[in-house]
Amino acid sequence: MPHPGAASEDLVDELTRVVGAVHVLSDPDVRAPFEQDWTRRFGGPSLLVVRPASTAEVAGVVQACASAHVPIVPQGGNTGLVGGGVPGSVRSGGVAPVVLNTSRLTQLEPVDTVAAQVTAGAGVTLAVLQAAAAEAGLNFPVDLAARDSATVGGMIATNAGGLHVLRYGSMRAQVVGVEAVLASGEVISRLSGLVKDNTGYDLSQLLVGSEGTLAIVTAARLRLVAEHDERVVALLGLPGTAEALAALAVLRRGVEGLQAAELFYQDGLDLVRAHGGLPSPLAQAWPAYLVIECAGLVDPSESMFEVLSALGLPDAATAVAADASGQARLWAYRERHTEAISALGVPHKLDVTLPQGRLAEFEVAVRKVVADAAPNSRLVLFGHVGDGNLHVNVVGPDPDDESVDDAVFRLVAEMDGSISAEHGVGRAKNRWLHLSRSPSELATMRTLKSALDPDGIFNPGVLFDLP
Ligand code: FAD
Ligand code: 2HG
Ligand code: ZN
Repeated sequence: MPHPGAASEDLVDELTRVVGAVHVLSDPDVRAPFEQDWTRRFGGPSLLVVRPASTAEVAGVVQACASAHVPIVPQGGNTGLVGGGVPGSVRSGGVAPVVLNTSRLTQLEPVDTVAAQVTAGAGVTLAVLQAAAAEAGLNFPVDLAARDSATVGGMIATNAGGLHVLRYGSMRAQVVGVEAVLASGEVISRLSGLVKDNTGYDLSQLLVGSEGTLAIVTAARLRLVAEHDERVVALLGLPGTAEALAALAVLRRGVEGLQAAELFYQDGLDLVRAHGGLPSPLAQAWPAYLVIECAGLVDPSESMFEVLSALGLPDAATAVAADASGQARLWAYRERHTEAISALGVPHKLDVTLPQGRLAEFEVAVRKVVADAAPNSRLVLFGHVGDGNLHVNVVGPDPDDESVDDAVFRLVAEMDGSISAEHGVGRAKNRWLHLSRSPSELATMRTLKSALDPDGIFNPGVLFDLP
C-alpha cells in the first residue's frame, strides 16, 4: 500500500493518460480547497484530485483507482453540509483517496420542450440548469441557496430538497434517468427520457440519495415544469411555531400555487440583519417568521391576499412583494441564515424532519436539549416548515465534540423523526444511522453496497461508518 500522502507512479501515469496532466492535481496547495468541506468541520488529505471531462474518462479513472486499490471520493460543487464530498481522516496503515471532481462534466443538451426534459452533465451547476430551462420557457423546480455551485450530480447523490419541495418534491422527483459509472468501470445509461419504463429495478432512483457510495453519476435526464412568471412573496410575523403551522394549514387549503413555506425566528433574523446590514422587514419584531411564495401562470396575489386577510394578521405582521427585487429582499432574510451562521464559527449542522404536527413541541424540546448538552453554545433554528424540516445549527462546541449532535438526534428519534431530512448522512451522521433505520434496513443497504461496490472503493466512511 502506498503512503497516505503519496500516489504510486503507476497510478499517476495512468490517471495522466486518462485525463491529461493538467487535470491531475498533486500540489498540496492546489488540492487544499477540495479537501475541506463548506462548513470547515470535515476534511482530510487526498492522494490526488482528478478532473475527468467525460463519462469515458470517469470510467478510466475508476478503473485506474480500483486496480491500485485506492478509494475515490466523488465531488461536485463541494457545497454538501455533511462531509460526504471530501476525504475523511486517514487511519494508520490506510490510504488517502483520490478526489474525483466533476466540475468538467458540463455537457448540457438543448432543452426538449416537447417532453419538458433536459439532459445535463453531472458537473452542471443548478444556476446554469435553471437558466437553460428558463430560456426555453420552462423551470427546473429544485431551488436552493447554493445554486451557483451545487451540481446536478451532487444534488442527485444527496437527493437535495430546498425551497420548493412543498410543491414539486425533492431531487428524486425530477430524475427521469441517470448515466453512471459503476465500481467495475462499466457504464449504465438511462438517458432516453422514458417517463414510463417498468422493466425491473429502477437503477437510476437507487442512485438518488446514495451519496457517492454506489456509483459515480456522470449525467442525468431531468424533468422540467412550466415557468410561472406570476409570483408573489409574503413575510409574516407570528407569535410562534404553532401559529406558523396553523397559518400553513390555511394557506395549503386556500392559496393557488403555494410553493414555499419557510420558517425562522427572531434570533436568526437579528443575526442575518447584523451580518448583511439589512433593515428590519416589519414594523415590529415577532418571535417567528414565515416566508411564503406562490406562483402561477395567472397572478396569485388576489388569492393570497384573501387568505392573508382571513388569517386576521395585524398590518405590522405582513410584508408582501410582487416585484422581483422586493421578493429577493424578503427571501434574503431566510436564505442568508447559512452564511450568517458560518460567520459565527464552525457550525454543527443537524438537519432533521419531524412529523409536522410535532414541530412546535420539538422546537421547545430541542432548545432545552441543546442548552443542557452545550450550555454556552448559540442555537439557530430555521427551515422548510412546509416539509416538517428544521435546520438545527449549533455554534460553540468544538467541531469534534459530538455530544450536542448525539443529544439532538436522540430527541429526534424519540419523536419519530429522521436524523437527515435533505442534506444526507455523509461522515457527519453515520454513527447515528441506526436511529432512523431498522437493523433489517441497514443490513439490506449493506447488501446493496457490497453487490455494487464489493471492494468498497466509493466513499468509504460515508453513510456507513468504517468497519
Ligand atoms: P458535493 O458537496 O460535492 O457532494 C455531496 C455528496 O454527493 C457527496 O457525498 C459526494 O460524494 C456526492 N457526489 C457529488 N457528485 C457526485 C456524482 N457525480 N456522483 C456520485 N456522487 C456524487 N441542500 C438541500 O438539500 N437543500 C437546501 O436548501 C440547501 N441549501 C444550501 C445552502 C447553502 C448556502 C449551502 C452551502 C448548501 C446547501 N445545501 C442544501 C447543501 C448542498 O448544496 C446540497 O447537498 C447539494 O446537493 C450538494 O451538491 P454539490 O454538487 O455541492 O455536492
Ligand atoms: C437551507 O435550507 C439549507 O438553507 C442550509 O438546507 C441549512 O445551513 C443550514 O443548516
Ligand atoms: Zn434546507
